[in-house]
Amino acid sequence: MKIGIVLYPTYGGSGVVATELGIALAKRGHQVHFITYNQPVRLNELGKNLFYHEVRVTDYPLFEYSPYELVLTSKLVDVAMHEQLDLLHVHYAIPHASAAFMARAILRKRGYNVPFITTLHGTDITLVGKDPSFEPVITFAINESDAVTAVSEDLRKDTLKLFDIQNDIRVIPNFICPQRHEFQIDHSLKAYYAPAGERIIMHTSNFRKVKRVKDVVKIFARVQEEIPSKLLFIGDGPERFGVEELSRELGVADKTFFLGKVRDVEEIIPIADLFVLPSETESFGLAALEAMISKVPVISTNTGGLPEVNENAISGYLSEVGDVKDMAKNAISILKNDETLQQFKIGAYNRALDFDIAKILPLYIQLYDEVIRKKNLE
Ligand code: GMT
Repeated sequence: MKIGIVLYPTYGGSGVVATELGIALAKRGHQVHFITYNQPVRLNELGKNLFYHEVRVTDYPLFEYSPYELVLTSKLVDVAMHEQLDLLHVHYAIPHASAAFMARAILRKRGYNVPFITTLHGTDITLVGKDPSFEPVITFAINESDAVTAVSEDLRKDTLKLFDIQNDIRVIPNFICPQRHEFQIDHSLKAYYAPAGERIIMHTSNFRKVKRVKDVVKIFARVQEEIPSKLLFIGDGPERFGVEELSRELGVADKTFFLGKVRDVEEIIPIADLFVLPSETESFGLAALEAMISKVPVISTNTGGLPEVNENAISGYLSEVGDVKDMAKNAISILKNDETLQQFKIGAYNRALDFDIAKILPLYIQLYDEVIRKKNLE
């Protein structure tokens, strides 16, 4: 198959999932064309079966806002025609699905039939999508897609609740590539942050409000009163300043490290003993899954798709949003002795294996086959 993948190339989970999916498809002999405005962060292996087409928006003094969606649409038409794509798979409803809709219409006029599949990742529905000004476009683009997938059952339900959807939405959960996460614990790095053998608690995110990163500090402040520990933050974003301020206010700044954006997080995650994800909402929680495959148990909220990923009392614990007391109590119960920690590490790893790419990739391939078969009957 020849597949065009449209994604946001940044550090967000949707971009990571789309990139890993493309790489896995290419390894199985399919030809994959990534179409976006920047080299995807996880795409460090171009070559056999993998191609990257950059969408370049030129500044023009007349435009106050550059028309990215139109440039993307033209690029989709161009790549689909000249690379003879079988289908487009767009990640994120806006503007990717609406651009794909327009590209499909243009291509039809030119004698090409290129269907598109839309994968919903969460923020396109639960945050951006809640802005009423986007509603007509999102509803239309989802309904016009040749197939739609959502990364969790919860996201599927939310989408059906928030929009007037006639199309089927198939749940295909996010996945993880265990081989990519086979890193051993870097003991010298661990000793650098925790020289006295303290437990290491970690959080990675884009520090947006929805992540409730301040709750991580509040949880840590309680945990470190009972268990010698250090806190490592990975990532950056709008809330970081306030989080740093809070760690000083709560007197834990000397035990807290802000590493900023790290490209290959899988190399550092294994040094953690516990991962904390106290999000307000999370359609799936890929960050939690990335921790779990590295044998790091997860303390999370029980919101959105998180209960579909983090198994209570097995891979970690789930609490109500904002209940930092409960999350701290759960963290302490996991970290209190090596035996319990080990048990949760194994639980986290085994649960993560349920999302092994080897199990999830066939679901996408089957969907691609169905969509292409339907197109050939038209
Ligand atoms: O969480 C973010 O801020 C990034 C966002 C994105 O659009 O990349 O992540 C969403 O998609 C991920 C991949 O499917 C999911 O694992 C995240 O849970 C989801 N984020 C939210 O729902 C807040």
